[in-house]
Amino acid sequence: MSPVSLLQDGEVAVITIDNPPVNALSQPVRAGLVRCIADAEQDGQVRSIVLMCAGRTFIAGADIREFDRPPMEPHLPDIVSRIEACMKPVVAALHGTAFGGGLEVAMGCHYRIAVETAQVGLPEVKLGLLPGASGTQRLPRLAGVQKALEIMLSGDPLPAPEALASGIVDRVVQTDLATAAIALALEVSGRPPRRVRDLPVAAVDPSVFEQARSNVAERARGLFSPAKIIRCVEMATDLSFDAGCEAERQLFLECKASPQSAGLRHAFFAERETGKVPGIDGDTPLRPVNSVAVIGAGTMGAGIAYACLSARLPVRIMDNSREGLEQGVATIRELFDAGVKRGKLSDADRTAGLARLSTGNDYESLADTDLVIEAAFENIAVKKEIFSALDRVCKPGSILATNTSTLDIDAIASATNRAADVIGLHFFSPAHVMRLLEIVRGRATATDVIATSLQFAKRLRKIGVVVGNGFGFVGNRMLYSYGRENQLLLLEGAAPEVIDRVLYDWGMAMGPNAVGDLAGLDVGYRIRRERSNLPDDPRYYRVADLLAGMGRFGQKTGKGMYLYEKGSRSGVPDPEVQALIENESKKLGIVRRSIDAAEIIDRCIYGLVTEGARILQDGIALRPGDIDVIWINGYGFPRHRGGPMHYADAVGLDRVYARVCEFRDRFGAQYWQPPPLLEQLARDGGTFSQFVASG
Ligand code: 3H9
Repeated sequence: MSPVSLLQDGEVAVITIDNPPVNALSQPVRAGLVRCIADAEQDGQVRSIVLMCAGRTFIAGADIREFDRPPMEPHLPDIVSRIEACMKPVVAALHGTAFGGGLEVAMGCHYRIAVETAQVGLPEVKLGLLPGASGTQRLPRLAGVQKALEIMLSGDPLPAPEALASGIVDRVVQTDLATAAIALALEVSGRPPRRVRDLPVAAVDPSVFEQARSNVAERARGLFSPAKIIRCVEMATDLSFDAGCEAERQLFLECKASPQSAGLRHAFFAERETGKVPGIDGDTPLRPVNSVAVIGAGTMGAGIAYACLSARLPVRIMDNSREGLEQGVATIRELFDAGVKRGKLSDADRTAGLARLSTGNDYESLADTDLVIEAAFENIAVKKEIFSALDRVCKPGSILATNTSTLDIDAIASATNRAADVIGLHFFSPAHVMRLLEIVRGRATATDVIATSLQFAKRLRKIGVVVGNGFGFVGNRMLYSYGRENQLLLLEGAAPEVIDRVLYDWGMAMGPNAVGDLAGLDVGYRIRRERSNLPDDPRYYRVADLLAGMGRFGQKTGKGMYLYEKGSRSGVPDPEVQALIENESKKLGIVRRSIDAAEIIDRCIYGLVTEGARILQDGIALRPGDIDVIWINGYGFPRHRGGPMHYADAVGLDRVYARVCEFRDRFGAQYWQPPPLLEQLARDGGTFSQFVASG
């Protein structure tokens, strides 16, 4: 059965698309649209047409999954033109999210009506694309060049009332969209179709484009599609509508074929896959989470508490030190204040949020709490003590979570008599900003506890990724390999600012040395001192350990790998650190050399890839895509490169394997012995994306 149907309502023909979940424009939808428009046009009784969608949303865009397959007719640009060419007025009735190709179809219609809650947008840039079905030519005609650039370069949605004010929709209604759309269709029937293509593009100062280009160069950092979007809009001002559409099509196809778009599309689907965990489905029972307690009011605890308060949960925060607790509450207050200052929150939100916060230091008060998140000092004895107290007081069924970043969940659970209720909820700093939540399942963690944690992540607007229990889980375990190579490169001759610049230019949100200073060099130092399984290698994190030992913790002490002027967050190279590094190289007998950018990138990134392969072999991650999501959302890996595992697939595992073997031969097998999974896939011409966990 076709996902597109036509129903006649007197003089109005109603075309309905029903293609769950989001009414994407897959081939049968496109074919159905062509057929229904032709039928309605030919029907002598029909005077006007409504185009609407069943389910939760108007068309949310082209079917992104089709982009990996050869294009199939009819093509979307032709359909938009066909709708616009229709001799009878067509009214698009928008609800939910009219995104991408969906908005392009709506702009091909002659009128647009939306419910107040609808959103419109052209998010193609987030997929490394540009609107490829005449959106770059129509939007400037409706909303003006400046607004069109803003919408397409940000990819962010516009609420219906704003779309009305910008001229993108003609009418916004509060209720019963179908009735209002039919009424509008009756009102305009008999009028000649009003075509967006015939509208002029309002003249603009050409400096608008120069400004847009310079903003993109600064913010979009090497992304391929934003500059092309600007070019398309510029062409809308210079060329005829048809010539503009033709040029847009070429540039769209270039974007679609680019590795950046492949990486971004992979990230889009990988993020949606993370919710799919074997053994958990819609039937898995969920535990109620209506109250949260956070133990430990440090930066992490306060950030977690704020994230929960922002999700409208009541939170009790505890700390065994009175000053610590006061400081934690002050931090939460500052976060609310900052939200108000940035216009993200109203005064009323702040007051209500703070009213949901309570404090204490008595475990008994946690008896009825649904979810307790421990965010105390990273020390197994401290954590065990807390969990044993929680086990004593919490009601049966409370979820007992630890925010540990490296410690063994099973060891922590062993301090309780309810290991099934214990789970790791690993937040990333700053906890209220970072979207990642590693959900660490212990040996005994109950399925409903995992399912509830995934739902809790969603409630906090985070991406929950379920991982296994093993040192550092996924993210931090890989970070050790990445950081190790950074530290070795320092001793071998690359300056901290050179490594940082190379990796930043490659796309990382920050270089590893700047990250170390931001997170605090003392943090890793303390964790390494707790570890009993460090490699037997005097070079291992030597520079970081020495700096931390000197009290150079990074930004918070004004000195770390870099020097910081009072109040400044950007460090400058410190000759003292350079001298220290050179001295250490000498002591260790390392001959310093000049190291090129390719080596810096390959050693750091393939350090990640090889550890990622081991993590897959060990069953700590379910899918390579989960690893990618973790690194994109927790560690600033460039989204357009799709995450480390996708990146390796894109390079070609045979090439990655060859380079790893080269590193093994040059630097030794201790760190560079290729993991069997990489070796096997490289030999078989395979990719990580084909990996399926053996369970
Ligand atoms: C485009 O239009 C190009 C044109 O300019 C030119 C063409 C020539 N295709 O996010 P959710 C799936 S580019 C295929 O969890 P929500 C998604 O994978 C496109 N599948 O729901 C998931 O599947 P599953 C421009 C899609 O309510 C399910 O739908 N448009 C697509 O949180 C539910 O998704 C966009 O970029 C798609 N286009 O959010 C919009 N969209 O259940 C992309 C979703 O198997 N989509 N799926 O995991 C979104 O932003 C959100 O999905 C949306 C709903 C806001 C719509």
